[in-house]
Amino acid sequence: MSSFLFESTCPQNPPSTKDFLPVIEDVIKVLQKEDQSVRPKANNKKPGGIINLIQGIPTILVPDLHSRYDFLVKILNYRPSNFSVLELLEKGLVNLLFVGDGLHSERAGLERWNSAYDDFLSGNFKGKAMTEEMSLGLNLMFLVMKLKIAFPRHVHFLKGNHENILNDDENGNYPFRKFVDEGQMSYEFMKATYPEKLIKNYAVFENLLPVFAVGSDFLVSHAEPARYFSKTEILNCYQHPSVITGLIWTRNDEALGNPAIQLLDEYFPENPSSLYFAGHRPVKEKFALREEGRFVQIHNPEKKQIIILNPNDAKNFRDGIINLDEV
Ligand SMILES: [Mn+2]
Repeated sequence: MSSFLFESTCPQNPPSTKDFLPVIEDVIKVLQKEDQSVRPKANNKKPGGIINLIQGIPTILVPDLHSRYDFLVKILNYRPSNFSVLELLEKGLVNLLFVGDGLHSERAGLERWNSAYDDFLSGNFKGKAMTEEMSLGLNLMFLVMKLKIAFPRHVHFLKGNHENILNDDENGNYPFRKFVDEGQMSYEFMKATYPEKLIKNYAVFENLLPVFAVGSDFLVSHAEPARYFSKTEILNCYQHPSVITGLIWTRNDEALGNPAIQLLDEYFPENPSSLYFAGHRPVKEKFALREEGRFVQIHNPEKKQIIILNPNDAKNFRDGIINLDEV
């Protein structure tokens, strides 16, 4: 049995300030003091943008979660072997890498968003629908934070474009809206629910997240790189917000040339079958390929799908795709 406890169904309410604030403060400390072999520092001695995944063990790649609390529960309980993913984390036998975007339900939550928007327009920032939406998203991120605190060298959450609780345009962020006014509605919900200190700290957490991960023969970021970025640029991304934007916001066909291939050639010059993985843009099947097959998009919002990458075996990623609704 695992000593790490979590609720198997999403609580009906967002985490209380009393529970949430100390965990946010703890995860900030963990992110500020990561093992430097895993997370080298930037020039200004702050955490750099790059994660070097621990070698010799499999990496579980998790696409955009978007408030799917049940998806994260399924991942932790899934048993790739005799052990569950949670037990493998406790034994240090697996890396768990999230590509970012924890908040904001996608199409599956459309009806709820529409209902929450009606409330929002009449000045009710925490009605039933919005409370349900934020309960899913915030309890999900609460659990991600607790995982990061418990397994700091093996759990990594890359920053996505939805890690922007203030809905601002600082630090490479841009306000977000898709179906309704999700970004602003979330910020108003936060202000109506939590003290300013908690919201500020939540933003600090978001702006400490790494943006790029390096595995044995693969690279990962939230979105396709918009152009080639040097190691120095990525390491120091928090001093160069356009680098963050360029790794979390890129739409299909927006990248200049084949930046994923250029980056793979730099990190794995001897390995023409190395691959670059990202979420962000939805795919219709299990995955979609761009950049001559070297850039793999893995986010299908309709599926609870993870990819288990064995060391030095990215080229066989198709064998590691697991739909958790089918196991
Ligand atoms: Mn995204």
